[in-house]
Amino acid sequence: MSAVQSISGKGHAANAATYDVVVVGAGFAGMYMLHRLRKQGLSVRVYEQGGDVGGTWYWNRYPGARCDVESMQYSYSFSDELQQQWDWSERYAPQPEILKYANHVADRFKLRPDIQLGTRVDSAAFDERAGVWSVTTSDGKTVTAKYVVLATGCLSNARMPDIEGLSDFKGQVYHTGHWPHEQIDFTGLRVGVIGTGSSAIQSVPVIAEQARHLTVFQRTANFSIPARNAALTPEERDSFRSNYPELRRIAREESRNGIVQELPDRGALEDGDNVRRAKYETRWTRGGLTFMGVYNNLVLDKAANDTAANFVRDKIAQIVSDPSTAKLLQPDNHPIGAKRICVDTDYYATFNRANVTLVDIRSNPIERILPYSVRTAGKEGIRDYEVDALVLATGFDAMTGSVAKIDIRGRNGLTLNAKWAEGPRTYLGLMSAGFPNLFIITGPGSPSVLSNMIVSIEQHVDWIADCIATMRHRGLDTIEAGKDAEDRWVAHVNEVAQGTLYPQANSWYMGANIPGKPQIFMPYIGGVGVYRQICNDVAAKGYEGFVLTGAERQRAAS
Ligand code: N01
Repeated sequence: MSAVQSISGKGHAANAATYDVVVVGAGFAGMYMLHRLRKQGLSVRVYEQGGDVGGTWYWNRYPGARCDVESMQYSYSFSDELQQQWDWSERYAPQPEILKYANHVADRFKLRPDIQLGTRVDSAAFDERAGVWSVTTSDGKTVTAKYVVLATGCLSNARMPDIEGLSDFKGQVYHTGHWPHEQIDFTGLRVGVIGTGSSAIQSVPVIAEQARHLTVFQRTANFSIPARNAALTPEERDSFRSNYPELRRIAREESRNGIVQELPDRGALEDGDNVRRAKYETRWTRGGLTFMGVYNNLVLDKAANDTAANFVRDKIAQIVSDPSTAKLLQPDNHPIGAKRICVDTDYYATFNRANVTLVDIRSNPIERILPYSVRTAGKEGIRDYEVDALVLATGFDAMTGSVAKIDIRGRNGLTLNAKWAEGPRTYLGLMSAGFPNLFIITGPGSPSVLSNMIVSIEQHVDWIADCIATMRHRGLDTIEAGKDAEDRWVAHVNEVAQGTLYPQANSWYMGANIPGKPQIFMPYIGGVGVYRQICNDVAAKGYEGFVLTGAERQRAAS
């Protein structure tokens, strides 16, 4: 029986289309959620504000965009046929290929009929009497659904910086997180890039090859490890494919971050200088995010962390020819890994090019944007850098930004924004007390952005789909986070974070990049394996910590 029948029996607005589940977003989370729920016979409507599926990979089309997790691992595991048949071309797939994969999944699993593109969800209000959510969309329609799943993505709310005069600029302005669909050609132009996070670190080397001159405005230097990207050989692909069941199991159950890698058995200070340097050198040569996995205490112990940070600082000094530029590029205000480590192709070497200038806007902040230049003012007095185009690589209102854009009202008209005014509060990152039947995929309070996102997405989708199946089977009406369980979980997430070096960086993990945003460490650092076990145990104990309502009709009837 579909929920169209079960809900309409409660006398809700007869003219509103009714679904069992409304899913917000058609990125990797929303697409798999749709697939799982449909398999359970549920009616599902997915709304996606973008013009096509793919989420973050639909929006982030900037030059050089590619994944920083190896594609053989950054891919769905739910369909063995899919993982056996899809050919990734490179170790780290470029954005167009990942988007092609997302489209392939949408077509292969016939998802499109249930996805409404180009449609933003504006509000969702819980109707206590009817026990359903009323969801309004940007096309002026209202639908109802028993469950709402927010698959809105953690890094999908691009943040425009508050720089005076930006609107007076006469050239083109691009944001890496909202890049145009047409090819942008910077040939012959003087380009300014503001920001030096992952997006800038990937795009700077590519833009430098096209632009007449590139000026990079850096406020905070970041640690970056070479990707060592290369074409995947058939042997490499086969080696993954023939071991997929075990590799995927390790990623889900045993790893901390959803990536299969050798697990370190010792701390950095247990090795002598030469051995330690040799180990860092091996990982540096291998490339990628797993650099931080050399030792087991790099994000726990500052002295251990310094050994890795110094190694990377030395590398920067070796690569960059001009000593003062090298010095500026050496991060000096946060432990390595306490901000998301970047993965690059030739980033530091790009500053050896004659057409690239690095400007330190920590000592000489941007005062304003003028029609044809960027003006800095500080130690070095006033300087104007002439530019024809500006690239804002200024990041996102991460984890909560895209949820906050929706007017979500739970019990007693409480808005989620009001409840989260002092920082997001969830139980397991999955639900928030006072908002029944509203699930969040990879929300704050779960490993989420600290992990291989697809591993975490699949775990949440499976948990939510199983939960909804249980609810239906037991004839229950609502599930929501219990207030006490939520308080304990928020305290636990915080406690785990405080035991690490992460809070020592002003990162978007902390909300520190958004003026006025409460500074709370948002993701759960306990590790994906540990976290999965906690979620499974909670479910096995009848959803311990959640409040379930509704008569157990099915059981009573039998
Ligand atoms: O954004 P960021 P991002 N004036 O927030 C600067 C994922 N990602 O888009 O640090 C001047 O990291 C800001 O300076 P500061 C990945 O998880 C993944 O690069 O605040 N500068 C910083 O340098 C990543 O962590 C992939 O001092 C301003 C930069 O802008 C996350 O997305 C690729 C400013 C923002 O860096 C975000 O990365 C790309 C201002 N007003 C991204 N405001 C892959 O998988 C901000 N900045 C490969």
